[in-house]
Amino acid sequence: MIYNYLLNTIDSKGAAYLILLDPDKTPENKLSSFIRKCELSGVDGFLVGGSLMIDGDFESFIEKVKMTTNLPVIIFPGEVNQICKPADAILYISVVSGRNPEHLIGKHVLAAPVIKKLNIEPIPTGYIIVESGSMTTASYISGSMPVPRDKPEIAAATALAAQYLGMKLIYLEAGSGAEQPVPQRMIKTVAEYCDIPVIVGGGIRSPQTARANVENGAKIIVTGNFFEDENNWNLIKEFADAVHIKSPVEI
Ligand code: 1GP
Repeated sequence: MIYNYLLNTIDSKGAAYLILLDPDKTPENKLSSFIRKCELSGVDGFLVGGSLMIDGDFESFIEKVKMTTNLPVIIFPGEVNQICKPADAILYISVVSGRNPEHLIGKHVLAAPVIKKLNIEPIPTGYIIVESGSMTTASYISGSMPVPRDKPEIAAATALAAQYLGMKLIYLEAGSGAEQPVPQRMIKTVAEYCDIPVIVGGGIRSPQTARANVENGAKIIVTGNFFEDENNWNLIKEFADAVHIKSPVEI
């Protein structure tokens, strides 16, 4: 079970570090060397997905990722058509910060029979989009208003509602390539207020930010954009070490 793997990783390392692979933005000829580098650097798994799929072939991309690594491959779906084998699990995301019924339950009705048929582990996840400067793709595509940056209490109440509805993870999302990452005060408020692990992603561009997120209670850190630039690959290990707060590493 991937959810248990995540919980065990959080338990043993203090927090888990996942890298988001967007099929539209990851050149296939660099995929295996990037994945190898991630494995050697201590990354705990991969999310695969994107709000838009323009050029990428999702299924063949997932196949290539799975052929290249034994780390968990978790679908981070932008659409119902992004559900396929051989992924290990899927974040079964409900955009609880918004009030768009399609992204609260509508897409889920369409996705559920596909997930069952393919026997992929669904991980129910309350997705909270946080205001981060300018309008993000996640916010625009899902038609969901983000939570204001200076209203951590709204994020906390939303997260608790998601927990009470039975969700297993909370995802605080600033949006891919966000100008500003999720505020530390919001992470701390949400993490203290609810009992399920909090994922934080969007606009994280330094190991220091990743570490501060974990110190404030984040249990899973996601980065995507930053490593789309090959010049940054030498920092993957620094990010992983920063997230793994239980490991005795100086940053
Ligand atoms: C986006 O949280 C992820 O959904 C990652 O964001 O690409 O900005 O790292 P970045």
